[in-house]
Amino acid sequence: MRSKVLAIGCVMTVFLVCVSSAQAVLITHSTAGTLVSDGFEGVRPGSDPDSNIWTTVDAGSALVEVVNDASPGPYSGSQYLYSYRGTNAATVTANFTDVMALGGTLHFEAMVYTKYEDGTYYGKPRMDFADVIYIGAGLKNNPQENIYVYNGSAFVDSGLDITYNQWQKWEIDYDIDAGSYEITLDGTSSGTLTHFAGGTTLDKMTLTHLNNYSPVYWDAVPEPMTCLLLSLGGVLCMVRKRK
Ligand SMILES: [Ca+2]
Ligand SMILES: [Ca+2]
Repeated sequence: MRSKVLAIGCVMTVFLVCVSSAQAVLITHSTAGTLVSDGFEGVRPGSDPDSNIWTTVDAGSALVEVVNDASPGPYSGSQYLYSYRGTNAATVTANFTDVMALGGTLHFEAMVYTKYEDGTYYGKPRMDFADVIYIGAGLKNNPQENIYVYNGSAFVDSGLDITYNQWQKWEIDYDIDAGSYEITLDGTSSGTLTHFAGGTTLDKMTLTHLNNYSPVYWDAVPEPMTCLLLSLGGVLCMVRKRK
């Protein structure tokens, strides 16, 4: 009887953890904690991402919407963000409390699928902490896979290259105190970068494109803490059952 109660408890714990991970974290700060969650899972497919988190601009032929399309398919959960620039700007911007004065470190992470097809349509993802850091891929000759960073007057090569047509994990770690940052792509680091756009506030992030006709998909990285809790829960359940 006791083991049955324990088993039910274990199942419920796992269920609760799964539910809490429906919105994965995209941006965290070392002392302020979570700044931005993805907001892709809780809305109807075909609509904009959670408007409590994101402001969407997709006028004209530009299109931003949450999709559940089978191709390329979500990286996590059941939905993800599709963003297409068309001939007009397509942007999604998340605002958060200014952390520049707090110092410390800022961490961004997301899965990005940069599409390239038929030699015609090539994605050019861009991730901006306006007006502090501007990062984009594919700026020069098309299709060009380099990741570029803006130094206040021009985009310069970060030394990292993206790969088309696959999900890649992008991370940006900004050391506010040192005034430098690092981009990590699928675990490969750019090394320390000190290219700034010159801003004095750090209170928003925009996902957008470097150029026209750019299909890009975005999704959240599954939260490591959730995986840890799940495996920890599983181990504890097994230990209790054996007793
Ligand atoms: Ca839209
Ligand atoms: Ca998702």
